[in-house]
Amino acid sequence: MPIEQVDTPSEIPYIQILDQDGNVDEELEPQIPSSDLVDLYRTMVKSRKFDERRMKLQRQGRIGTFAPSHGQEAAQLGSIYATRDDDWFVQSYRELTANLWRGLEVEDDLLYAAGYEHGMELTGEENQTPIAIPIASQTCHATGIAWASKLKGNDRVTITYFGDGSTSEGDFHEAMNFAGVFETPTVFLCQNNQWAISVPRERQTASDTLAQKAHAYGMPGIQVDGNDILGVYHATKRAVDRARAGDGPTMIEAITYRMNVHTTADDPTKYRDEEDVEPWRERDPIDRFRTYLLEKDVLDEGDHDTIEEEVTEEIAEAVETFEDKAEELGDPEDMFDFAYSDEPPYLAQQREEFTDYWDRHDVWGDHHG
Ligand SMILES: Cc1ncc(C[n+]2csc(CCOP(=O)(O)OP(=O)(O)O)c2C)c(N)n1
Ligand SMILES: [Mg+2]
Repeated sequence: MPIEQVDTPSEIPYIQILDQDGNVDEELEPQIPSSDLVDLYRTMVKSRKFDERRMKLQRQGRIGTFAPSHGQEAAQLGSIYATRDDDWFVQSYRELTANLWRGLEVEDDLLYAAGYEHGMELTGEENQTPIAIPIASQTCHATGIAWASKLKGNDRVTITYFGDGSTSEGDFHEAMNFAGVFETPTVFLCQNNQWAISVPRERQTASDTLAQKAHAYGMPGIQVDGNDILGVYHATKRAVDRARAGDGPTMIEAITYRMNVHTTADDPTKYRDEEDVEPWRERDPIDRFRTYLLEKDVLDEGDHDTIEEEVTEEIAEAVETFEDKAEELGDPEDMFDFAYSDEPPYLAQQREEFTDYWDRHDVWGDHHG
């Protein structure tokens, strides 16, 4: 008997609408109202400027560590824009841009980064989960939340964000498997930024693409140029519409690049060459979107400068609000209070080190005025 080929999906569509030089594929160009285009651009600029500012604040010891979005603004914004406000947003820890779109206040981000749980307080009305540090754990929550929407019979979609490294984690595969079997309305948005701290994409998995992992779980996989906001929007809208129509989950691999440090506790010069980063500067998602908006006459150079000035001012005011609130809240020692009923010895030691540090430094004293 001859050996036959099993008919199984192997095609992965690759989507790009706005190329590196800002040329647009007019057939695929989404019809986004001008006012939204400007809001999207403003959010991207604000995210970039805030990343720059919070890096300085961290280096000055005014906040703790964080993971910058720098370079990934289009991947996050094009995708979140394709969802509804009442859809579920299930994040990891690098989603500043998406959070700003969902209404995160700059001062709350800073409070959280300075150790105040208050900055991440959720009322239960936001339809989102807090930052998740354990890699890929949030993908399981996203499948569960989407399954709940399905059982309840509402039409909410859940979008979850994770990285290239996360696709090697057990949680990711369990979440994808369950989502495939139960046809949950989940959109798995992988930001392939080419790095998992110091592990490059090619050492992460032998898979040709990350998107093809979707096929093993019976769902479509799409690749998209993650620095093209229009392409990401198009791909995500397709996935969101499919999920809302009851046709199940999709995985999207947005190809992008982590332009900056993994977190402020990392030094990429130890493991990657500037030459590897350089080509990605040419693909900057904000520059590309600006070229598109200028050509479309949605923006002119003057508008661009005004937006930069306005967001810089907004951020400066938010930094002041943050420092006032932090001073009001006082010592953030309560970060130690809620994980254990009986404090383990290592945590007691960390608490002691922390209060000792706090007592020795006039933490908020110097920064006013
Ligand atoms: C379960 C688990 N293992 C290890 C870590 C340490 N860690 C933090 S970030 C990271 C890399 C994640 O890479 P990726 O999924 O590509 O996301 P990116 O940071 O690039 O956005 C690792 C291994 C962790 N937080 N959780
Ligand atoms: Mg990564």
